[in-house]
Amino acid sequence: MSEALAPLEKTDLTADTPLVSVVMGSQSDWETMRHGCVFLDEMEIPYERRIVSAHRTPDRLAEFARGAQSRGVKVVIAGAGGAAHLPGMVAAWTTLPVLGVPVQSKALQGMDSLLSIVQMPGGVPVGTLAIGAAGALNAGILATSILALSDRELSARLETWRAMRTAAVADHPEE
Ligand code: RP5
Repeated sequence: MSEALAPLEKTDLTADTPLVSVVMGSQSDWETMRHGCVFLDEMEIPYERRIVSAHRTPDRLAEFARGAQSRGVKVVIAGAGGAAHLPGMVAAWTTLPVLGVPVQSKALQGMDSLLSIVQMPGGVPVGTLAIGAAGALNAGILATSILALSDRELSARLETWRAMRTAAVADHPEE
């Protein structure tokens, strides 16, 4: 578990330190995970992105996950493919909310990633999203929703984004 807790304060959207940490098991996951980062950029949320492999860099994983809360991180988004143990291992080290994104694998099209992430034993939760880009985007949106619980400004940004999406839906299909 974390060594020291950051004080429970209102989120500081102008902070230099990240509020969301986006981690992925490999460079090859970036093509998927960037969809969440684009959203965090749009919401102007300070975040960091890192490659942390559960099996190739286990020490980096432990250091990252144990220290995230004391660095002020509020939500972790973790994406991995195949035997996707990264999100679960992060959740084992921290009580921060962990959102898991199953990356689409070549062998099993991401079903392996999905089941690896979603089937956490009771007691160590990983909030699991859809396979691929949609899951990464939704992880970014959910992370924003979590932060918005204690931040009116962020809540307003989220509402504006939703309203724009609603306004963009036509009444009738075009030929
Ligand atoms: C997992 O294995 C990664 O999360 C990635 O989705 C998958 C393939 O990794 P690379 O072979 O591209 O490094 O650890």
